[in-house]
Amino acid sequence: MHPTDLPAQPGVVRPGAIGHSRAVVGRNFAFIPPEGVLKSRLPAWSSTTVRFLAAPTLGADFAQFMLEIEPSGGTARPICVDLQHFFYVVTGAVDLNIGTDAPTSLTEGGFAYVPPGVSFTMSCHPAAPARVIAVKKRYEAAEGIAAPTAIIGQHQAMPMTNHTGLQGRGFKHLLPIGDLRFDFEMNLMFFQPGVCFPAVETHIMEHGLLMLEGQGLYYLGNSWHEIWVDDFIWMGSFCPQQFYPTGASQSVYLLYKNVNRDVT
Ligand code: UGY
Ligand code: MN
Repeated sequence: MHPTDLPAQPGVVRPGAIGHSRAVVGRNFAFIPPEGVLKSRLPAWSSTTVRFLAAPTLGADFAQFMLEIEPSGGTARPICVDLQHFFYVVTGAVDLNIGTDAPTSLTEGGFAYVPPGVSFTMSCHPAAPARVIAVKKRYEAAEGIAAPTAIIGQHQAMPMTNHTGLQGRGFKHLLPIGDLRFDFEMNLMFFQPGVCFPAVETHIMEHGLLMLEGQGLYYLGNSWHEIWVDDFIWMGSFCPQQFYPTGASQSVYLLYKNVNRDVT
């Protein structure tokens, strides 16, 4: 159950409800714990709740949102917009149809890329609800390069790589790395406790981060933030960033990153 849906207990105010929160919205980053992210509905989705986590109103150049789909709920009609979509199934299972392709069943850890201008439908399996994190981004075309085609997969089938050589780190690149057709990456980042980046990063790329497993401390701008599962971070361009995983087991997050395009 999402924290905002917890039943109120008479006479009890939940700790942190009055004025104490881990939420921070700065000029070029936002730390967003789930308990404050209120829900809405979308006309093109039935039996589905949406919680927006990043949007142009925040300063982001993309949108990221959590879809909470009831059993048998999903798109009310095929959705076709001039934007790219990326989906990752956090819990539950859905059937996804891209264009005229046959439907594919995606279970926990399943993901899909839908190119701009291509239609899709999604429906939750009847047995249980699903939570699907989504990214929506305007496609930045590059001269002489064709737009990407659709991708569907399960992260369990993707290879774990580590280009850093640092022990205790791992990467699963859900979209092809270095493929100039794509203007963003979606990466699963794995960290053993205590293993951080070699330096504080300060780069032009934006990030949308959803914490999937473990816990730690996140450095944003010039302050540290305690992070747990289901927390979301938007990192704007040139936001100084570092992750220090704590806890006894691995930490994993899903990371959006815009890449492969020049500055205009
Ligand atoms: O690839 C990245 O930019 C990544 N190391 N950043 C991050 O996890 N905040
Ligand atoms: Mn980074």
